Amino acid sequence: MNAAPTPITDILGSEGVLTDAADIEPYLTDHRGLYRGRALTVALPRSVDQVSRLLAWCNENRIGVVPHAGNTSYCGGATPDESGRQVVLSLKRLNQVRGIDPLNYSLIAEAGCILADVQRAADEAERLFPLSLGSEGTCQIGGNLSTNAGGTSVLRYGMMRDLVLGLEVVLADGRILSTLSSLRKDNTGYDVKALFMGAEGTLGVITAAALKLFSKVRSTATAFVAVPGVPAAVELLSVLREASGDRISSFELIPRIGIDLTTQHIPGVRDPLKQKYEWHVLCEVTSSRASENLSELLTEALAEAFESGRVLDAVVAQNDRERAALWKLRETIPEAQRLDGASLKHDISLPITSLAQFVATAGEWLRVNVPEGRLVAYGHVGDGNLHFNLNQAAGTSRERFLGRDAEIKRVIHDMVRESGGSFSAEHGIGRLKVAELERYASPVELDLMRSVKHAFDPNGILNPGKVLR
Ligand code: 2HG
Ligand code: ZN
Repeated sequence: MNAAPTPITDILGSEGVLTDAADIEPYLTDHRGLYRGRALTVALPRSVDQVSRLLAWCNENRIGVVPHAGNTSYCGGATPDESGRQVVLSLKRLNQVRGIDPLNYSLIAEAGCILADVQRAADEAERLFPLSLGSEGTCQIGGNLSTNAGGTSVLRYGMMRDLVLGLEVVLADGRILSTLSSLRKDNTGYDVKALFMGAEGTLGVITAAALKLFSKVRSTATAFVAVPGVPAAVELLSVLREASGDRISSFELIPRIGIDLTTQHIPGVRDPLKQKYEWHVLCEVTSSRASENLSELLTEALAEAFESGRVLDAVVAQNDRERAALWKLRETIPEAQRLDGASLKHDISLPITSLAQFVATAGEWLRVNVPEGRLVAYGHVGDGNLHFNLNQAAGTSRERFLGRDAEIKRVIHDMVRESGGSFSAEHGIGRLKVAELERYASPVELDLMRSVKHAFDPNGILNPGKVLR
């Protein structure tokens, strides 16, 4: 780590540049520990103007800039390379909610806001900001926007991209693009702002966003349901969507091994059901009406599904404590996977109609061909997104298991493509999946992406080597 070049300190002031090695350390590795980089400096601007001047200087001097938000990414998108020539740019000091307009159901938040703080601000204004992720207490809005984050309520409310009305972005040359309007209708040519979402900081640095709000949730019913298999889970979703008037907000698939791993590794997690089953669904119905008896509605719909053989057993949470316990089981599966040992992850999505067949075929391939791994397939089945992960099986070699990563990934991702799915549903591309994007995107699509990159960042200073290379 070198001392920050003087112009950077001139732009940001000494408090806007980290110098202590211990302070810099967290910015050099990713959440999963896949990458470790070096940095020229870590920049902490406190205004959009400072971001603009910093980027203009980096652009003139051909210095790479790596935007870094809550560092909860799974693909190494926020980690600098090993050259020590890149500036890590954190917007954590741009963390104000600039305004809330409850009548317009909108809010303007700066990129460094923690997601949970935005949810809270909306709640205090009797509104809902619906993006919901396991990492919501740490991740930042800028990262959510740049990676087009998903999570557990996409089924009802969409991904981050769907929740945006306008953006403020600093371009590679320091110009500021402001489309921070909170309009719902604005057909004025190309939707330029849409390009920055999912671009992972390779086209510009998002500094603020106008976000959509919804009516605050005042009634909730949550159930943990054992189902005979994945086909029944998919059918149950449409049954419950109809029965609830399309008010299912979450529908998460949880396999037996998800319960085994969490009860083993996470204190306080218990199997909610008395008997052991292979497949489960955690589903939630919500309404903005306080007087709704959603528990009764859900219980009745599940009883009917039991009669038709789509449900084997179920428990409906009786209070907030029980509801929180069910969510804890689901949300700690990744942590339980980590505590259990080595894992291989595939963040895939499929047309929901092909999902059950995919789990059967790919699951069988793994069972026969990968004795070193145990399938841990869980996730947001309501929107077709599965975390088709593997954990190392007991008594096998860690090196051999991890050494098969590329081969297994190829088979799984090829199967995903054959089923009409995506090899990156909600975790993005980052550095990890650049080669996958090259393999699975069509030449036309790749060509267009490269043209866009060149138009927005001709000197290639923005998050170099991420998404495209
Ligand atoms: C989740 O849904 C996250 O819990 C993490 O997207 C998934 O660890 C994973 O593979
Ligand atoms: Zn997920």
